[in-house]
Parts: sequence; structure tokens; C-alpha cells
Amino acid sequence: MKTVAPLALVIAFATLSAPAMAQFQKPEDAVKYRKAALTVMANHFGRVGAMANGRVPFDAKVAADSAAIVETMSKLPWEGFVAGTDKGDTRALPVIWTEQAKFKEASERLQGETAKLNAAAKTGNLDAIKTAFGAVGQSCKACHDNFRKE
Ligand code: ASC
Repeated sequence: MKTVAPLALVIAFATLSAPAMAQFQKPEDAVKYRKAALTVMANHFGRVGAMANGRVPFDAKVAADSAAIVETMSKLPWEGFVAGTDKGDTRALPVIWTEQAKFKEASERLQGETAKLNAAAKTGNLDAIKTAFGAVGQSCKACHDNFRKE
């Protein structure tokens, strides 16, 4: 029964390392997932922005619906940043994986600001939305400046 111990180790290792790739069959799927989440977030952030900047008339319900989507989407991209997915159809920089704490901090800053945007949008106060919109935009930019190619 020499194989028992190694097999047990293999199973234990597979179990421990499973969460990182569990939701994605291939690295490209993780890249697609995070880009899709960021695309939906950017679209709805843009709808709020169009109202915050006066490009379209303010509609409190439309703004609140989009802000809620932005907050939800801001939670999603991060699990798609699976180790080794700085290759292929992506602008993700390797620093994401060499400075994971910094990347996590940046992702948490975004999530904090989108929660504030959602709270502001629920009040229906356009000035509060404008302020929160600016803060979310700053956190988008900070992450792009540090963790995204060009
Ligand atoms: C957007 C959008 C982003 C951010 C970023 C802010 O509307 O799609 O990625 O704002 O441009 O600097």
C-alpha cells in the first residue's frame, strides 16, 4: 500500500488548490469573465455618469437601478484574476500577482465607493450622486493606472 500516502496527498492538494480555478475550465474563461463583469459595470457607470454630467436628463429611478448594478458588478471581476492569466487577450499587468495585497486594496476601494454611489442614488439627490460618481471614477482610474497596460 505504498501508493496510499501519495494518493492522499494528491487529493488533499487538489482540494486545497481547487478554489482558484473552480469556476473556470480554462484561463481564457477567467479572462472573459472578468472582462464581462467590468464591461457591464462600465456601461451602467456610464449611464449614471451621463446624468451626473448633465448629458441626459436626470431620472432618479434609472440612476438608482444602474448604481445598484454597478455596486453588484464591482464585487465580481476579482475572482477572474486567476494566477497566470496575465497572458492572452488581456491588458492585466503581472504586478497584479506580484503585489496582490495592493491589488486587493484597490479592488476594495472600488467596492467601497460603488456602495456609496448606490446609497447616494437611492436618496435621489443628484448632487450626492455627482460626488459619489467622481469618487468611483477616481478608484477606476487608480486601478487602471497601476494594474492595466497603457
Ligand atoms: C468610466 C469607465 C472607466 C472609468 C475610468 C475612470 O466610465 O468606463 O473605466 O470611468 O475611465 O477614470
